[in-house]
Amino acid sequence: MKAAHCAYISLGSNTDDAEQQLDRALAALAALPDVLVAACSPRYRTEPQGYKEQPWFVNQVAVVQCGARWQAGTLLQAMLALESRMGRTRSADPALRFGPRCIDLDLLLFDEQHSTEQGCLLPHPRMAQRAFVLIPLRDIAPERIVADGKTAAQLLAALEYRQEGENIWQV
Ligand code: PH2
Ligand code: MG
Ligand code: MG
Repeated sequence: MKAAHCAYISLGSNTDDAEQQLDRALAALAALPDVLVAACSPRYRTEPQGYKEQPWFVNQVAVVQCGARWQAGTLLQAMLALESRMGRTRSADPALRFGPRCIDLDLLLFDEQHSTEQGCLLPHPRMAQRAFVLIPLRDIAPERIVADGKTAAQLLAALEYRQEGENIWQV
């Protein structure tokens, strides 16, 4: 496969078998045609951000190379289809919408693209505020400009969070 595009994907799960869910999601991403999972960050245990009444998450970031047949929109559609296949359901009830999920795949970056298209915003609009995204991103892409002309480390410097080994706290 000739790599035409490079995407960064955030993975998260907070069910009992979160580690296995991330394993399954990575295998399913790698099984997409002309998609190579080039690198994965370490996994972190992270305090739920936003809606608090739920278990801690396991979060990770993967770098994916894809062939010319892929675009940001088609990759995102494939990620959402994969979430559904893995049993993710969506609800209008906020307690459920932001509550526990077996798998969440978010497209963080697709090449250097900026997109304001509803449903496919790039870079991912909330990543600059999320230590659970920026810490694993810094691990695998320390030099990459992520948002606002800044690297993940520079964005992290503006956030309040605490990290001890694989544990990340952020309110
Ligand atoms: N995902 C959210 C909301 N809050 N908190 C953590 N720690 N990890 C997540 O993946 C996460 C979250 C919405 O997708
Ligand atoms: Mg998410
Ligand atoms: Mg999502």
